[in-house]
Amino acid sequence: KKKITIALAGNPNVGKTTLFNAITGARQHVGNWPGVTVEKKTGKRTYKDTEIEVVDLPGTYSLTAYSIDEVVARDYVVEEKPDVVVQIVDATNLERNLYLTTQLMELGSRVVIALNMWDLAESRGDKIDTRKMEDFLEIPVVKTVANRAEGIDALLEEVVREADKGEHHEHEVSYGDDIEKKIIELEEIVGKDSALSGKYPVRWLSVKLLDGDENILEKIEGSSVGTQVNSVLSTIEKEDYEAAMAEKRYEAINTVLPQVCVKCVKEVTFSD
Ligand code: GDP
Ligand code: K
Ligand code: MG
Repeated sequence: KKKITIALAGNPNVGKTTLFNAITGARQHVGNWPGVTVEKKTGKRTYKDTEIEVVDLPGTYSLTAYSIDEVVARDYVVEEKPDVVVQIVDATNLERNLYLTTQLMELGSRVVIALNMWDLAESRGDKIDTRKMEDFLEIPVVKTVANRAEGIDALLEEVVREADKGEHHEHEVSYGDDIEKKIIELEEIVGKDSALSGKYPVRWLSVKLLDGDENILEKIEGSSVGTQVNSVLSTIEKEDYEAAMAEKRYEAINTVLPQVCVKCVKEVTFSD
């Protein structure tokens, strides 16, 4: 029997737990992530001839080290390298959810999107073209209604197919000339530290450094290239870069969205 590991990622309240339960049924184990008091749930499911280990990641909006949940989620993805990351996307809140997708792309994960809450999107009249979504993102998209266990087999079918592909795709956000220049500068430096570059994608490290990611900055402090990295970072306004990079990610999403969702209800955002 073939064995694969998949991780479930997603914003809070998108139906992650419901989908996890629908996939694994009673075969669950609840513990803690090592070293922190964040709950870790794992479960098993056999689909056709594949035994699937399912790991539920903490709900996150981003994969920058803004919270312990985000560090737990991305450390797992980078260090344990699950065969596939299933991102559960709330179909009624595409813009915000796809931000996390851009982050998973940057990590180089092999992603499958479970387009959940499909029933709600349909009933309010949204017309989401999942084919186009797949083309633009270069990620398979499967419609699901987790609380009715709809779309689970189709999702697992896609997951198993993707796991067979091995290497991840190279799709990523481009940040424009100025930022890309800094990314390249940092890549050249960080690439020289084999301990870091052996463990993390070099472009991702560089992007996170420009994002002002404390967790990555700490790793750099202790590395052989710390001084060189800091001298590059001292030439920029970190807050400006972080904001500009977030804007570029949303820009990338918003060039895709109008073509993917031609009749989507304008999102009503309540303060949160
Ligand atoms: P999590 O925070 O991502 O783990 O989200 P939960 O699994 O706790 O789900 C949040 C709420 O959404 C619960 O009330 C679920 O029953 C509901 N829910 C989950 N998936 C769907 C879906 O596809 N359609 C609808 N209508 N409700 C869903
Ligand atoms: K929310
Ligand atoms: Mg949950």
